[in-house]
Amino acid sequence: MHFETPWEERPANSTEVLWRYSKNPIIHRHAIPSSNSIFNSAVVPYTDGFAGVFRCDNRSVQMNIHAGFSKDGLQWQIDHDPIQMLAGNTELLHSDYKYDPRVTKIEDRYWITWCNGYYGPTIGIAYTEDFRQFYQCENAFLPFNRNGVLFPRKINGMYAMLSRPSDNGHTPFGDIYISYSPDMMFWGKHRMVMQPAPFVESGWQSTKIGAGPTPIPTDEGWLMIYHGVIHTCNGFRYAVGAALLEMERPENVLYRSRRYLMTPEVPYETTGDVPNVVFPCAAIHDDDGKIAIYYGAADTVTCLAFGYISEIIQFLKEDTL
Ligand code: BMA
Repeated sequence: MHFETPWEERPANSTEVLWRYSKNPIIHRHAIPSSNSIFNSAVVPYTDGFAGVFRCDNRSVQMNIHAGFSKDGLQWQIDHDPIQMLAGNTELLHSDYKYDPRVTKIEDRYWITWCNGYYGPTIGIAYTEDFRQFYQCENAFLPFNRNGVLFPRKINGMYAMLSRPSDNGHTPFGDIYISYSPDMMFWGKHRMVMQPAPFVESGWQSTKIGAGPTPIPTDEGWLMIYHGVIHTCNGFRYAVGAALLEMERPENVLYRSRRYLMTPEVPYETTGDVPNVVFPCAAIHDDDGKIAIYYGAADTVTCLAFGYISEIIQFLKEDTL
């Protein structure tokens, strides 16, 4: 598989560790006929281009996930119809809604995790080999849970998933846990990874946090990009941070950014259905250490930001919690 990471150089006048794509948003809210908004979506290299799973809320504001394809990772063709799940390791295809997908390649399969409506939000799992036929598996957890993110390989022989136990609404708390599974059916060995930061230490992540893209293996540990939330007098504000987790024991946090990497600043992030949200769900990276982060902006559109893995790690170490 050959791919070129979507890329644009850092603007000459910028010192940011992550910089935004000049043509953001890459996917507009009405990119398919039925959509109210397309955001918080996940993409991976696939064949000679890219494939993805997109969160499309329709004009009844029903939340669902749609497959999509792209040659360059920038221009996307998104299926007009939502993914229809087939039975994988379960007959239970119950799903009141689907949102915030992540896609993780593990060995020869692409695994999708998402927030699945089953008497409240929990973590749905499915796999596909071709982004045409998707096989739904057992939900990973009891409700209520969100932000289920798989690691791209087994750890000590087990599948591993980050998640964020939550409540049935706009949860005012939230910690990142890790859980393990021998078979993608039964999940256990739950361990705490990270909690919100003390307000006086790092206010932007003081209310709740949740894992974003699939963690990236580096020489120094797993690079986990995550979102952090502060509760302001105008509601929640979602920003982006990163941490390094120990390779064989990712429940151990090595470094964690005190400063945010990115916070809602530009109009497509501060204005939309839910203002002041940047919500990363995927990252494409290559051997040169370039990274392209896909994020939802203001719960309305899908955007891209770029950076270098080495600079992100440097940034964490300079000022760690
Ligand atoms: C979370 C999820 C996300 C959303 C965020 C901000 O609880 O619903 O899909 O982006 O809130 O509204």
